[in-house]
Amino acid sequence: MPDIFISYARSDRARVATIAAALADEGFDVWWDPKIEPGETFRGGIEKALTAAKCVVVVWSKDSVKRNWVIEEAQEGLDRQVLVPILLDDVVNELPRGFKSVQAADLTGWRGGRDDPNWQVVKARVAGLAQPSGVPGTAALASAPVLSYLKGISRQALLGMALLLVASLAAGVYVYRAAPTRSEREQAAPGVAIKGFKDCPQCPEMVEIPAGSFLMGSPPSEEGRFANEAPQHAVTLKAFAAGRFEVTWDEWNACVAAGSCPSADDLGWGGGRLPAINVSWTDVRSYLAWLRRVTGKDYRLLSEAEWEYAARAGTTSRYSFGDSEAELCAYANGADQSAKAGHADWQASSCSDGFAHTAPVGSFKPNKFGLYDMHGNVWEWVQDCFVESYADAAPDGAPATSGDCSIRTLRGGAWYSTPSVLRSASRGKASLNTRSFVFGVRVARALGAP
Ligand SMILES: [Ca+2]
Repeated sequence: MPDIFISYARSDRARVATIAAALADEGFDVWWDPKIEPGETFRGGIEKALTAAKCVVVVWSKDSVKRNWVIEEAQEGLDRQVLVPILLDDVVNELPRGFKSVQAADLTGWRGGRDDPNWQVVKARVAGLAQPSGVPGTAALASAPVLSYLKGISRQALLGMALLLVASLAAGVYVYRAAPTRSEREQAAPGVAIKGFKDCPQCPEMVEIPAGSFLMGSPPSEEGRFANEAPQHAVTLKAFAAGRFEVTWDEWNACVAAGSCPSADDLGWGGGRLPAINVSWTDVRSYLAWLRRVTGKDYRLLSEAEWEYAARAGTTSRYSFGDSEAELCAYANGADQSAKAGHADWQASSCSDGFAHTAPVGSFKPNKFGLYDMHGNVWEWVQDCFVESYADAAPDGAPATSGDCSIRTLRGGAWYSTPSVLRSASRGKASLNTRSFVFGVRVARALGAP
């Protein structure tokens, strides 16, 4: 079964070869130069590969936008929510109906460089779809939904999982741990365990965040900082679990389907693994209550201190990956050149992350705790009543309950945020009933007994 099916016009073959070779170098099984089995028809062979592929890459060029079969193949990728569009020529305004709103990675100026930020966007988006080891972990290997999920995974991967399970049981840990994705292996600090688990099939995947101390807020010397990030103060936290990703539409809509959450407006941007938006702090309370009922576990919001500790993942720099805004597009969906294409008056970072609005969760590199999208994509509600200063902050990281509790705190910035707002220490606030296309949520829960 190929990881990636590339759809393109034959006249672009030489240029597509560079893309196919680069993806193959990244370890993906790429199907692009039709290999037809004896007895198969040409089209039948293509259909088989297209249906089996975990990811469909469509390469838009002056020629391919006019080719019916390219459009049909891309449509299949879109329907299955596994499409990664790439622009080879500047044909944004000539894209077929239905594809104009699907953000394409811009490789018009790409010369094959693996460090090129636009290439990194393609790589991250493909890796989000094509790696079975990146599928979220689950609590019970024996349940029916898990078995159907296992069908799609190679025997080799299954053997690896079985060994992991045995190792976990031997250690007395009754949590199935998903194998780390390639990007996690690259990013995880030595000794930091990235345990993922789910409490129900439709629940968000959770990651264990170790106990520890950190300095919350930013120093006066930090570039782009805001006054409300002071004073810096020490916080010591117990271990807790945080969502590996922002809550997705699939997850939110499971609660809606159960009659326990209000439906929210996706603005026609699509559902699936995109983060849920237009959910207020009050709406989120309904979601958490439903998670508690379904799982019997103590689901709640992160406190603001827990959020910053989780976002920093041991770092003291402006971002969890360092200080450089030039690297933002590898880690965050913010106001970048892709967003600027539709909003010319915006302040934006100089790089391109490939998304004008929300991006599917996990499209970018994780931090050292294995958490994704702590910078950007959507603002994340936390528990705290908003306070302008940390002067009275609790040293144990408990949420603030003083002041005007009709105003609640949000963290992390969103797809429309500038590099300053995307920093680990940056803070946001809004009335608790506000629904916005830049507001979403990440959940938390206590570890141990509920
Ligand atoms: Ca963006």
